[in-house]
Amino acid sequence: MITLHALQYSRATRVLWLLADLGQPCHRVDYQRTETFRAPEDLSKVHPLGKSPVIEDGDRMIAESATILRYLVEKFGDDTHTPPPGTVEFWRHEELLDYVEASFAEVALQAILPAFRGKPVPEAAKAALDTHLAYIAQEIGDGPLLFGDKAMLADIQLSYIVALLVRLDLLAEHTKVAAYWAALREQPGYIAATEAAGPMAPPG
Ligand SMILES: N[C@@H](CCC(=O)N[C@@H](CS)C(=O)NCC(=O)O)C(=O)O
Repeated sequence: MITLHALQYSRATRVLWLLADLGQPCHRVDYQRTETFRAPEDLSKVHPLGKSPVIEDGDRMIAESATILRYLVEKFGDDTHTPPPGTVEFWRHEELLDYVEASFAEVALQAILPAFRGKPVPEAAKAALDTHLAYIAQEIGDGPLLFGDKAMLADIQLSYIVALLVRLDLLAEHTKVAAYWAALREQPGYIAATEAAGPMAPPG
């Protein structure tokens, strides 16, 4: 069975969501956030970066949530969370799956971190975030999700950052992404994961 090192209010919910969709149980090891919202020291004993999620599968240890999601669909032979290989949609999906952590997270955090501390979001950070949210709205298209009405890995990956933006009221002007969030929250895997491990974003 997969062991998941799951930090409270974290990207680990992405992994729980996919495992719920796949009907796969896991051994979840929980870590509470510190008073400064960091990971506790114990996570550094699991992986040198001290971040979550990390999974263990036999003698394999894998960090990086996108890699973990890809690993799990391959391990369990799932073909319902990615478009068919070789299609245009397959590569659009690959791009969006990597985009979340490689490009969007850093931009979103420049707005999320000050908002989280009750400070105003710098204009430049807000402008950059607006550009990315307009791009995401374009990718949602007719929606309700990125590839229609079935959550793909890229949707699961995007959900954590969107949850933080909603929690900090940073989506008010982006109605299409707000509607996307409403659709994500109806997904059975999202419901199962958050019922099991609590919300993605900390309470206000
Ligand atoms: N790119 C990594 C990011 C991992 C990451 O930053 N995780 C956060 C939780 S969402 C963390 O462990 N933060 C605790 C800390 O930095 O102290 C991924 O996608 O898995």
